[in-house]
Amino acid sequence: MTLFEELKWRGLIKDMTSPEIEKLLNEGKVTFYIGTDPTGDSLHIGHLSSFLICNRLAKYGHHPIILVGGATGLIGDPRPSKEREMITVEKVNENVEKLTRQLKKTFGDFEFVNNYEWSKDVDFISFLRDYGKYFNVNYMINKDIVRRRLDEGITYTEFSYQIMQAMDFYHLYKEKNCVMQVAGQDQWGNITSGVDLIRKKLGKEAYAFTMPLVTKKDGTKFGKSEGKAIWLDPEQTSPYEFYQFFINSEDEMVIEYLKRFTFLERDEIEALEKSHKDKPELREAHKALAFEVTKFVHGEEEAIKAKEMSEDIFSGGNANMPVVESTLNVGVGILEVLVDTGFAPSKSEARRLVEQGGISLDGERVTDLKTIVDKEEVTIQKGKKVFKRVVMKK
Ligand code: 629
Repeated sequence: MTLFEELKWRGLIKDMTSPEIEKLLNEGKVTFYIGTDPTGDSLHIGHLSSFLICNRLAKYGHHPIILVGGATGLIGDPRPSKEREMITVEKVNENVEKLTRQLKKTFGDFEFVNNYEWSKDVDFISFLRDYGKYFNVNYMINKDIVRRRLDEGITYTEFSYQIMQAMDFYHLYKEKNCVMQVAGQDQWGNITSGVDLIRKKLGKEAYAFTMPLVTKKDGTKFGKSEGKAIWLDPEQTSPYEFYQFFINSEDEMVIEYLKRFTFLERDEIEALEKSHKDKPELREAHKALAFEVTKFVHGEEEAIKAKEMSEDIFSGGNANMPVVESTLNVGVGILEVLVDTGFAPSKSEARRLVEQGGISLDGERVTDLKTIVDKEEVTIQKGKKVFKRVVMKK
């Protein structure tokens, strides 16, 4: 199987600017880039599915560049619904730092760039003369994302976003011989703006392809649990919750997720597919998915812990794990909750349990006596064997 065939088989090709991309990927050594804006302080699993393309292509000798958008993050990529809130410069800088660290840790020490470096010195007159002149407003308005905003309205600021992303591709093409941009399918308008700008300014052909959005079986966006995003930051989504999220994947989708989120090879995934069909009760495909993705993001040790936690609960009878309704509201301290739900007879006993390291919340050991229970539902574990599913009052 060639690299391109593998990408197709994994469901990673949505649209391409040219059929030549197949040959380029199979035969050449390509410098390509993929970007993200510092709108938050952590990536989520939507980003994970996209950024893995760096590792997949690097394995074949291609050269990835990861762009963190210190400049574009200050402007805001238009969303279909409505204008974004502006983020402060301080916050954007802080997010650039955090995301760069997280990207390096998760995907590897690839080449990193920040578009603030080449965007900050372009003065307004040069911007209009050197770039604006290559963009027909008609063409800009016809980009899907802009058209969808015409009723609601779009500011000049967000309208200009596509030019900034095009300038990045142009810059990287010229300075680093970066001939390809890769992104999720929502980025098609922005990446084709870049290909067109390079053609107009340099008379050269650049390339881009998009990857399909990962969805649930009903076609809606994948990656949320009870309305909350699944983050790569273990402080925001614990490795146990992360593992749980994947192990609870829909049966109809698990094979697709194995292809998109893991590095397991075709024969391994096909064996899991067979097991999933013949012996679904073993849940081998789900377990492999949860373990592999948790291992990639949080490391092997955390993956093993999450797996053991999950199996402990399961052998204790996940289905009949007792559910306790707390009389307390979300947002109270752990000690109160332990007393309220019958884990401890008194607050001093609850304190002792926590101090001895005997209490875990969703698989994370509680070390701080002041920990707040901030979720409506949480699994509390005492020692090795006692589990309760606790439902807080709303
Ligand atoms: C300047 C900025 C560039 C190139 C890219 C960018 C960021 C881009 C964007 N990307 C999304 C993000 O930041 O908004 N305009 O969250 C996100 N991306 C990964 C995938 C995506 C996309 O980081 O491309 O499709 C999600 O899977 O939404 O020169």
